[in-house]
Amino acid sequence: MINKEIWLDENHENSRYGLKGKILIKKKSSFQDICILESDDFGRALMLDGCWMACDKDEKYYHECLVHPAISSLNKKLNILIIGGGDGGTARECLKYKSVKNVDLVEIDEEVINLSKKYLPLISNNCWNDKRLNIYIDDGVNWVKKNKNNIYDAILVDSSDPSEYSMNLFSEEFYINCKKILENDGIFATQSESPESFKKIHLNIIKTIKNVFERSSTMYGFVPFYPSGIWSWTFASKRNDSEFLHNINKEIIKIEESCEIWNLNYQRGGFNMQPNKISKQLKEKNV
Ligand code: SPD
Repeated sequence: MINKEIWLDENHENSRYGLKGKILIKKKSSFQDICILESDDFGRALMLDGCWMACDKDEKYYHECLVHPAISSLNKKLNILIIGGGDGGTARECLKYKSVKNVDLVEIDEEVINLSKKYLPLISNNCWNDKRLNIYIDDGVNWVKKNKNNIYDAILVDSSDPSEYSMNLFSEEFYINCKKILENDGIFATQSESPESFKKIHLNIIKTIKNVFERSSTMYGFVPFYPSGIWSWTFASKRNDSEFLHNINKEIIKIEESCEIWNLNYQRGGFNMQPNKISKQLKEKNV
């Protein structure tokens, strides 16, 4: 059968975000529908349960902004936890640092990893063969509940949008357990959805994290093929001093050179471009 070009859309409320291309694989795992499309302009693209996750052309807008504000603000041998991130993009960015000694990647859906290994080599850049990476097929919510106190220097939550399987990754209990297993000077980071297309959950994430951690701050940026194109990442720490998110890692210059999107100026801008309507709503009492 000839694999014809089709339009594949993420339907989000009353808008559609689509790519034109050929389906490489379409499968139902125990958790979700997985589809990988090959498109002319955006390269290969991963869709889970009808939502775009990553594509060759745009994924760096997302992964570089989740990883580098956190890791560049730590300067020692690092033990990192990634929750989700089965396409390998977040692990790839972490493993650029020589100071990263260990990465535990906890992904609930083994099929996402298997298909990403096979069909999305540009996203993982073969991070799967790096000896510092340990993969665990488990629910991130249980992982943070059962782990020992103060063991990770950074926790990076690379989740999909809230759904039946992922909604607990947005709960107060989950953030409390992440705080528990985070080193005292560690950094917690999570993708925090869009202030436009996921405004309610975006506000909730920021407020809940603020209640749990001593310090927190949200960076805004772009992921052109996600609903609305504007996205956010929220960072938090147990520490209550002015050193929060200072870029002190000695490898920063090398990392900046390796990045397509992130650099220190981009980061500074991102932490200073909260839409005013969001700032106003965060000041209101009952959002
Ligand atoms: N609306 C899409 C949100 C998905 C965020 N996670 C993407 C996973 C890429 N590693």
